[in-house]
Amino acid sequence: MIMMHIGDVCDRDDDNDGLSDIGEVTWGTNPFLYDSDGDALGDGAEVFLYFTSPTAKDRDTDGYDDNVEISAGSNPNDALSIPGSSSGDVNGDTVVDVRGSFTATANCARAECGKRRSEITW
Ligand SMILES: [Ca+2]
Ligand SMILES: [Ca+2]
Ligand SMILES: [Ca+2]
Ligand SMILES: [Ca+2]
Repeated sequence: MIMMHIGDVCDRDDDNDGLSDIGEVTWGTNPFLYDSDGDALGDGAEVFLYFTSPTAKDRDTDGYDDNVEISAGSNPNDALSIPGSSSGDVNGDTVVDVRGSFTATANCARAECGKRRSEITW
């Protein structure tokens, strides 16, 4: 097993952001900076909690920074989900739009399945 240390050899997470020094190298983030992309979300939180990019303020490039989207309740990984569109329902028909994790053959027990296919954004 190859051991790798950055900075303080006794501290595997020098900036205490929850992402290990090795993880920071993997993700291309700064192992000495709690929030590498400056969007007010710690690197560890972005990787493990929000699944956003620790190296991009606006993961889905919809013009709203990740922290803004999380605060507003919109999906920071979905450009169609922006602050103001309540809980991922962009067109306001009370059906939560599904993107990314939804596949044609899986999850057909989901509430979306009985809805119009056009409701499902890809
Ligand atoms: Ca770290
Ligand atoms: Ca960040
Ligand atoms: Ca980010
Ligand atoms: Ca965004």
